[in-house]
Amino acid sequence: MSGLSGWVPLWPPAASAEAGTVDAIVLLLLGLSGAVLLLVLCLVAGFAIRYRRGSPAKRGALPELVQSEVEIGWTAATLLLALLLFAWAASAQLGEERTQSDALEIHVTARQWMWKAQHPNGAREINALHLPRGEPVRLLMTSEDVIHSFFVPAFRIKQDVLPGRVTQLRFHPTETGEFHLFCAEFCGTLHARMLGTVTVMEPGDYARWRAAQPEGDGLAREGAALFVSLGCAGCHGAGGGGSEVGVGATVRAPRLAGLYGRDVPLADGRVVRADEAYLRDSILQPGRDVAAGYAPLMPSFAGLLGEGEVQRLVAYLRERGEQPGEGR
Ligand code: HEC
Ligand SMILES: [Cu+2]
Repeated sequence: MSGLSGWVPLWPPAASAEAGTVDAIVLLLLGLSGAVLLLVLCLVAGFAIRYRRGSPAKRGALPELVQSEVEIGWTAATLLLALLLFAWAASAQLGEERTQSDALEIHVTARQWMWKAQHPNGAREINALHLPRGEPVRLLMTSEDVIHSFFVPAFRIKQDVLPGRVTQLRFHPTETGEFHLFCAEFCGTLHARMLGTVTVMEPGDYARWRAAQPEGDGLAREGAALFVSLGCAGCHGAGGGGSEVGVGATVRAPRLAGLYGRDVPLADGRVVRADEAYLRDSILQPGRDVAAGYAPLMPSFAGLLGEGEVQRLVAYLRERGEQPGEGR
């Protein structure tokens, strides 16, 4: 464990590549506020002594000019400091967002009052999360009920987890060990017990751990089964190949193979990128973004599907979408 945790009481260990920057920003902010506090205290003490009762110091209003120079000076200086801090913190945050796409993707679902995680091979865990050290991790998080917040102090990461939406967290664990996971958004009576443990292991140990978990089917494979059993395939064609009038289909529906990541023209003239959020909305609110050239015949599946089922369908469509499609 590096950094301050050794000698500052209560300072959490720094166990991710992002932690250093966050600590530096916090310390700078603390230092600046401390300096301002000290300055103000000194001025208060100095003036209290200088203008004590009976002292011969000169009293009365300051010359107009001096007064406005002082006002402008301190306003500009503190504004500049605040902007500098903002720029640094924002660039650190944006740098995180940009990290590579080969990250290990783990789906996290929050509910009152537990954390559920599912690994790419389908392995599941509750209130626990195992991660390999040194690899970029991307969490795709959503909630089944109210707003929660995924907080791991040792990684210096915190992100709200919202119902009906997917939020992300990207980070690199750099230290092995066990770290606390908290819910940082008051979410009901047992909010305080919504705890978990993040275990960071050497990559080899992680691979062994994952292989030893009961074989889940994998999100995308389960999604493929749902795609058929929910009747999506009836309109979109087996495997999402699309269907056209006249080839035995009653509804003309777009092909979904090759869709993920492409720009989709919509009926109202907008063009949107088919990312996870778009796929999700297409299933739950199909009337909102209707693909150009198609009638708005897709039924909404809101209320019919659990959060996990939506996740599986989206994972499946993503996998189908990453295979080369012939376009439309
Ligand atoms: C009754 C036929 C029908 C069924 C059933 C159906 N869809 Fe659709 N779907 C459509 C049509 C028509 C469109 C194009 C109009 C639109 O975008 O709303 C569409 C659009 C979509 C899109 C957006 C495609 C694009 O090119 O932008 C996705 C994603 C999608 N459907 C997924 C699904 C999934 C997943 C299911 C099963 C849970 C499903 N659909 C069930 C008819 C259907
Ligand atoms: Cu919570």
